[in-house]
Amino acid sequence: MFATHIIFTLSLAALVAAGTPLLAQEQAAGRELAQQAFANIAGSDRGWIDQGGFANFGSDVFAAMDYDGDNKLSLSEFMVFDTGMRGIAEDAGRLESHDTAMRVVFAFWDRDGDGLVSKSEHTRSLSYDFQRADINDDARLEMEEFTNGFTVMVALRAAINPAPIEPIE
Ligand SMILES: [Ca+2]
Ligand SMILES: [Ca+2]
Ligand SMILES: [Ca+2]
Repeated sequence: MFATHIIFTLSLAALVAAGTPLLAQEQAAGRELAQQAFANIAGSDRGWIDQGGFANFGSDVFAAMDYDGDNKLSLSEFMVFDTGMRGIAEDAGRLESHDTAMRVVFAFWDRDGDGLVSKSEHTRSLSYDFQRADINDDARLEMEEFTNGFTVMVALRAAINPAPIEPIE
């Protein structure tokens, strides 16, 4: 699993290296979106996300993406789902990088490689994501851990930003 992640990170780095520098505006927009996502998942009163809240969020998102309700996510269902990053990428002229990043995320989630992301593949990927993002290992994701460590956010932000893996704030 660790090796898969390295490959995943390398593919992202490669796709980002092909990009051109952007205005700071787009970087700020990507960061703002990640922070909004964090606030939505954490709830208004809390400064952190726990594993249960994260799993519920994942479940809701999966249901929203699974348009035909067959409990499997096809690539086309995933590609039309708008995380909010698409518009930002479009404004930045980085739609192609954005879509490539989406495909990389999908391929990463599709652990058995059958071209579909099952509900359990999705749950497992998010659970692994949570543990990976939880740098200080306290079973909570703080804002920084989420925005810098949650794979989907990192991937999409990397696709629209010139310097990806750079920590924010
Ligand atoms: Ca489906
Ligand atoms: Ca699969
Ligand atoms: Ca933590």
